[in-house]
Amino acid sequence: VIDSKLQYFKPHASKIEKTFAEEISSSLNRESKFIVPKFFYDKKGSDLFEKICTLPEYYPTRTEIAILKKLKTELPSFIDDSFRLVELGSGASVKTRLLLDIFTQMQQTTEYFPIDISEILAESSEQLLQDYDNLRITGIIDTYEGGLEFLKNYDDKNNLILFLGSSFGNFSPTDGKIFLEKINSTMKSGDLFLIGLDLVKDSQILESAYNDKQGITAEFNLNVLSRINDELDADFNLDNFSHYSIYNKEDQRIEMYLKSLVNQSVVISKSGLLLNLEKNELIHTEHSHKFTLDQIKTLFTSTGFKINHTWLDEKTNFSLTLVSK
Ligand code: AVI
Repeated sequence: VIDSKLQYFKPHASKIEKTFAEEISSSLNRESKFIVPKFFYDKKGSDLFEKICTLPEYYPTRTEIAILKKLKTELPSFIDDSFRLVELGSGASVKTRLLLDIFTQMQQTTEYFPIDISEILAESSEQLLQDYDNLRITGIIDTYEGGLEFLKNYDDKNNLILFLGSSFGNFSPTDGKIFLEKINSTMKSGDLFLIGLDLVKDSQILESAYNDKQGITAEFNLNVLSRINDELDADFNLDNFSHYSIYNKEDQRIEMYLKSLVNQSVVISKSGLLLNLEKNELIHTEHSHKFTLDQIKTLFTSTGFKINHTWLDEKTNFSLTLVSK
């Protein structure tokens, strides 16, 4: 506890997780190779992602912000003084602030609970406290699931849980359903869940959003190899790889890969791995699923939710959906 306006909890600090070295060892030591997208986000990767969010081709961030601005007049009819704001992923960003603006204007004191696996939430929380007088922050350093379990100890208020930025699209359909069921099981009746989901659209718009002209998305994708070099004592030569992304229409998802440009061998010392790659072989790094409005309805009704409202932008590029139990 730092002061009365700000406290942190780390409920599952001792839980043993598979290490980076072990995960890389098992995901690259197989025929269809992959690196899970959570490893994109070291300091450099997080900075590159911030840059992606401002690119002209990357419409999701600015579109979601435009929709959130509309919520200023419309969200107050769904919430009252009894609600606190809970965010999956820590935010000091424009998006969190748009919601905090609504809450702090409606309430005498607003409680904000960011849940994030990284201690980075400390930095953003202190900045928010400087900017909002009537804000109290309880930072929960944990996985989303662990944080939501911990939140059950605070049943004095209703929660509006935020999951913005279309991060849900990075789950596989099976994991996404499990995630929604978990959220549903931790919610009380009266709690609300607000989620950003990217929508199916023209392939060209999607492909240029994930293959921008300045090459920032390529840098973001390739950076995971630099991270493996630095942290796992590996010798990836980044010049021997290229960024490759394509929209898979049938599965409604952007697929992102690193393509090996030559036959090559790479040593990853801390994973105890000698990796042999053939020319044109792909390492899968990310899926980003896109949804239709009908699929959004089915997704929530099949996981036990009731849809309260869906907000869209004028071009129907992106959606924000508010659901309850
Ligand atoms: C974090 N996530 C929602 C982004 C997306 O659009 O799927 C990650 C990203 N990958 C490439 N560009 C952005």
